[in-house]
Amino acid sequence: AGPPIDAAHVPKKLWRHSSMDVCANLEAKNESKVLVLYTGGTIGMMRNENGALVPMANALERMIRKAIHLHDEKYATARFGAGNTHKAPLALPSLGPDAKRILYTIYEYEPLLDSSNMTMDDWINIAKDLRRSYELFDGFVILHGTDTLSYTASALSFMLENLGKTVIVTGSQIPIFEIRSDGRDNFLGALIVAGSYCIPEVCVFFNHKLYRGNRTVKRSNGSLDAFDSPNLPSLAHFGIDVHVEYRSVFRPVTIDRFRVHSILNRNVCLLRLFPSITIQTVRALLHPPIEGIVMQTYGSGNIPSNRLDLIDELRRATQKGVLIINTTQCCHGAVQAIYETGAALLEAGVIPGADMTPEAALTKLSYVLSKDEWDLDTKRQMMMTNLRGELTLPHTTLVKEMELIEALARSLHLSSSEEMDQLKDVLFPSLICSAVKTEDLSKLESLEKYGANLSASDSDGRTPLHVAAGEGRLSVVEFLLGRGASVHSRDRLGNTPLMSAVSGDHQEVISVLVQCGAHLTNGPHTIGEMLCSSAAKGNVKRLTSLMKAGADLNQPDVSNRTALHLAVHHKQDSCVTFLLKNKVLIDKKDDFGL
Ligand code: ASN
Repeated sequence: AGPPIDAAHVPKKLWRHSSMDVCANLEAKNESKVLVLYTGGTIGMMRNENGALVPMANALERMIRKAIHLHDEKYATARFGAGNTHKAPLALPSLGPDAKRILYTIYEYEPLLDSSNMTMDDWINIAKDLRRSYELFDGFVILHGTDTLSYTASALSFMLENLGKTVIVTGSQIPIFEIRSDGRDNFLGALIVAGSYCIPEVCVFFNHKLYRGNRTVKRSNGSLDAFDSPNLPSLAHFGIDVHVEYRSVFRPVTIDRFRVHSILNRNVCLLRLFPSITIQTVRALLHPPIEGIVMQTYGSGNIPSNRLDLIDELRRATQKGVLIINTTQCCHGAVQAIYETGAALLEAGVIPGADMTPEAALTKLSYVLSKDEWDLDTKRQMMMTNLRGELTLPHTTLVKEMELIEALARSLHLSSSEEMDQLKDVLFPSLICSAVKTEDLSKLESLEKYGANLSASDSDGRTPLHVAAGEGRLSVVEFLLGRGASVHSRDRLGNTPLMSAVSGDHQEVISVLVQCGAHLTNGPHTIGEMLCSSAAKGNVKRLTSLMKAGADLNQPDVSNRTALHLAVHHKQDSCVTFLLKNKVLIDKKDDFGL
């Protein structure tokens, strides 16, 4: 028999077929759940009667169900029941005895689009669908055409505020239905990253590499290596082994929950300078309703210094409140005011765009301009601030090595950086764990400076945040959240840091985690059972913890008994009073009609 389907548990608009309901409501322990939003692109295209590639509706999932590298029919049948196969979630084949099994479900957009046909409205729809499904899945894959993929990935990186889960955008250069296709590997890699790694960014996975989405540009329409990240090395590389550069992962550092900013300002444009560009052309572009322009200038941000007409025109526009961002036409490198020809722009009020790609600068501008709560000065400031890892600030130095570890390495005669990394992997977790337990924030700070990953998990999948939450160390919890620790990582038993805090009844910790977007991930009946057993034992404290963590006090157990049934049956007056005070339903019937 398949798992219970609780239709009330899933948001209405996005859900259309039952594999999504099943996947969303699964109680996943050694499994992780990925939602695939399939928007279109070559990956799912076929040739029409004229030989042109067009998106093909209702074909991709059918094909994937038959692909043995993408779907393990045997596992799915054992997990979801034999009669259920076409409605059940898809299951990736096992990635190894210690790896979580990745279950996924595909939501196909209608109509499927060639990404050249996509607009800002499509970005907003994707962002809203992520909001609707955010709490029900562990990670997300967006299947997308490659032509405007970097625009979508950049825009989403800004619109998804305080993102705590992995979002991977991918597609392919050759349709997945063809014998030779990069679609299979790209899709598989994207699913593996979304289901197995906590990289809380909008990333692009293509040709065995994982990039920060807002750093990518489409560099080729013929090569399978279609994307490049000219100013930031890839975040991960899939070779014989998977190598993730954790130190480069950009993590949210505010104690705030995930939010979607679903408004964009469309009065933006790109202006690529060329020798002898006429002032009329520039004037036409700077005309209202334009509110922001991304200029692509020469070299390190230069314009002709003898074009006073141009500089005056730009100055007039910035004085009227138009935001003008200076980026370079070079594929690689940043805007720097090192020439006289660039300094004039600064003086005219043009904002230096550092090393942002045109796609990132344009979508960031559209996002920043749509923020009504920011005044013009804040908007200017934000364009220069590193919001999602989209630009490199000058003078950021990373202290990479720890002297202590170096000394140890010397005494062990270690020489290669691989051996150093192995030594750190062994030493850091125990040093971090002891610092968490003794609430030694300065030790944690120096460990981080020396390259320790404060989000790394131990062999049981527990992160420093699990330990701090379970021990009730509020200051450490706040410290770790401020350093980008994920509230969503789940240990081997499927528990998040929030559940660790509930198990210890650390209610202040629970509140901070919830404020940061944590939510209960256990299935509804497991929560029901926890509520019922707490009520039966008269444990008001645990009921309060569960309530603070977001549990519905009316949630029944498998026999449809609620906490109130148990509290009354076991004569736990304090629990009855507590439950009634919190307005639980008093007429719910269990399976025995009581
Ligand atoms: N034209 C296609 C698209 O962007 C290109 C691709 O996906 N490879 O949808």
